[in-house]
Amino acid sequence: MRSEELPTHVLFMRKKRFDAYQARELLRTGPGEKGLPVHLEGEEKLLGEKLMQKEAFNIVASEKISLERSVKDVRDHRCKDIIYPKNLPSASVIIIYHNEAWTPLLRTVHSVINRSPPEYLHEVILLDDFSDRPELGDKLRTYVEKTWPDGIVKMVRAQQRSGLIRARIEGAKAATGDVIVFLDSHCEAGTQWLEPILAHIQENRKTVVCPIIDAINDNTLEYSSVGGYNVGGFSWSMHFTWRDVPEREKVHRKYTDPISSPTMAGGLLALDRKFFWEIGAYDDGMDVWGGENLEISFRTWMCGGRLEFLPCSRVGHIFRSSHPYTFPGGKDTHGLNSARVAEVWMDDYKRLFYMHRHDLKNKDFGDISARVDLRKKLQCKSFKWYLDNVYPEKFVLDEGVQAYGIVKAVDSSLCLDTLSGNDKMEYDLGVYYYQRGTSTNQLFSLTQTHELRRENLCLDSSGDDGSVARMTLCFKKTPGMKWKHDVDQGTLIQEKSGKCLDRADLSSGDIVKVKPCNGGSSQKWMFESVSL
Ligand code: LR7
Ligand code: MN
Repeated sequence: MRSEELPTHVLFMRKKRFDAYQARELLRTGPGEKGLPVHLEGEEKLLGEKLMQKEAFNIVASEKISLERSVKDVRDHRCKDIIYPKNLPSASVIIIYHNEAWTPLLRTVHSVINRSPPEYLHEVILLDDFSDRPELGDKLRTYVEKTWPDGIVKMVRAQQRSGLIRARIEGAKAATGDVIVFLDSHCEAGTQWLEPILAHIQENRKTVVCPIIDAINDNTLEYSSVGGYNVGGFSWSMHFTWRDVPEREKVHRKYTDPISSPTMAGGLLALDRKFFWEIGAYDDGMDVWGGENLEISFRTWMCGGRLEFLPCSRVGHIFRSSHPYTFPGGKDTHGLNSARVAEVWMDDYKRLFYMHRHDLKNKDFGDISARVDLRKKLQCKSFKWYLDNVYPEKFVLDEGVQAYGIVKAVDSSLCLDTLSGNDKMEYDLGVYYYQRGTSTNQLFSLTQTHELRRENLCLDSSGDDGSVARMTLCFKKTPGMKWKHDVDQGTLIQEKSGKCLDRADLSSGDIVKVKPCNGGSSQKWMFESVSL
């Protein structure tokens, strides 16, 4: 039922509830109110730490905080002056969960209901992906029926563990609002979070929008603003990354304008419900977790939609460092799901994914024919079009470079190696035994502009005798980032200092050094291209 069709007394009751919360929100007191942190002591601190291993967040701290806590309004002041249209579309908020802990799950629901104007909040769908925690059964149903007797919260249970991707599809099937909004089950919606989403989708129904994701600390539950905002990128191993807003986007825009992004993080997004189905929902061949965020991002852009972040809509999310649920069969679902994305959407660029994931080359990732057909039916553009037009800054490791591959010492089996520093924003470069192109850690590009580069990181060094060489963000463009590979001599010379990359006296696993060039074999390196 649309909100305008709701019996007057139901809408009246919802409005009363909303107004009552709004009126007392700023007056609330207690642990964690206004999004402040909760610091535990003594026994409780120990218990919280112990349970952290199971829950992947501090459940003891969370239980101290009201399910209806207030959070500070972290929006930029310019957002507060915006007046949104009155006739916005209605929203179905879909929260999927598998064995989520009680407090974060219900805090998500309360925050949505308390901070979404009832005339726009059509329903909240709680999609239980076959949880087996006892309290998520009858106890939850009773709580929901008692707390929201007007039926605004609908509970749907999957008949088997379906994984988050198929769970979202089921949630969308159950939804009847104009717009669907997906949220993870450990979020807190911020002040006026919904209006910018609905207003923007009303303006362009082919836009997929994401709120800015604020951080809820996994230990103290502090809600804190991420401050400025970034846009989404990806690594060739198909992980989501944050990146600075490119200069081309910074010009001609007001702070409050939506900002287009090549990719999304995945958990918090909204789009027109009919458009969701038109553009192919999600890939139902994907299991448990991972990859669907890049899939929907590529697909949206390539098939005629847009993806935008909204600076004035903010939702907090508990960032957990592990998964508090199982992966049935111990499968690497992120890898297999990503292989599906690469095969369906990335054309020849899938080579770059497989360069990082040799292990997945002949793995069975299931049937992708329906998705290939979808791409044809929607007449989607090529991945090259996406790179050229949506993500022109994306560095393609083996295109337009002087060399790409393994950097091997000429007279030993040592190669330049990240020593697994890959995930870090900065790390010292080392050497490790030759891995025959099977280790991502040993792949480097030498660019036309003389950087020794991996994705967004470039080699730099102070250039002092014996100094280390560090992989650091390329956009800093420091003078130390230029390196010349003398193909005849084999030397890798830092242009700034004239010194050479040296492996003398190093063993596998050691950090490489910069030394005065001496013509010795410990300073000779060759690029070996990797075969795919
Ligand atoms: O089998 C499952 N069934 C589920 O219903 C596994 C998970 N889930 C639920 C789970 O209870 C949760 O509500 O799915 C939701 C997401 O799972 P998380 O919270 O463990 O995922 P995440 O936050 O670690 O991972 C991010 O990437 C995922 C890739 O598949 C999803 O897109 C997540 O939604 C996404 N989360 C975010 O984008 C939040 C912001 C993170 C950033 C930056
Ligand atoms: Mn999450």
